[in-house]
Amino acid sequence: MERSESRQVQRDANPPAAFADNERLRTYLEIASKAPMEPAPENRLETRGALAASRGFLATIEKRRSIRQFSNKPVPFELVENAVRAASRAPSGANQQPWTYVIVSDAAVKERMRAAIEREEYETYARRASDEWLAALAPLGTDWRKEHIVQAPYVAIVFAQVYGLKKSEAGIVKVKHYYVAESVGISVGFFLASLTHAGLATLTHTPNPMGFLAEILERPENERAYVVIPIGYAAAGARVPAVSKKTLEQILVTQ
Ligand code: IYR
Repeated sequence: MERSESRQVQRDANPPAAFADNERLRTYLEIASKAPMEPAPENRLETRGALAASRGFLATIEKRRSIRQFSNKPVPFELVENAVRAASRAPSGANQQPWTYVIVSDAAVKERMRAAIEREEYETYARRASDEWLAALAPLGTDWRKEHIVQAPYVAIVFAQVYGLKKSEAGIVKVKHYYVAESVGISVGFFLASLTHAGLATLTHTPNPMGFLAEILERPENERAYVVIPIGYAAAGARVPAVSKKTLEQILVTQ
């Protein structure tokens, strides 16, 4: 660490010709070397401050549980908006930011989503899910009933933009997006962390299939529903399944 810290961040101005052995790569390097750059933002803390911040964040995130019973206590919209801002800072393939966050608070829209979601989930639990899947789900105590969609003050539906749509002289053209699932997953992680940090309860819910959400929410053709996230305060007396996380020893390998 010490050594890499003191190493100069410097790029060879003229990569040896051997590495740019074709015209396409030479052209690419020429363009890439002219990409506008700016100073990296400062985000360093002294060790003591870093440990306090790290432990504080850990203590908060350790309280996160998937909540299925929400109170109707209103949530200041800024908490959700700031979470979307946090989500927007996620790294993404080629910085294409292939996500759209739809935040629903309208009771009628929530009812329509709930009805459609419960219809699909009923099929899943009754017929589509394998015995193995149902056995994996049983310890969570879930079923097709999804009151939380209407109980939670806000429901976020995150859409993945499987390709971009750009205006050009030829009309609207499709733009390929890279690493869409990874990018949206990371962004949703930031979103959940921000909401948790603000003391809110969330549930990541993935009805399957969920094509009907794009219809209900009138999303464009390039968007696919990725996850549904009810957001609110946990109901008084909310219960969660008594399950545990893997230990650090099970998931951390150092070498
Ligand atoms: N989508 C269904 C089933 C379900 C699937 C998984 I994997 C879970 O972790 C939880 C539920 C439902 O939401 O009930």
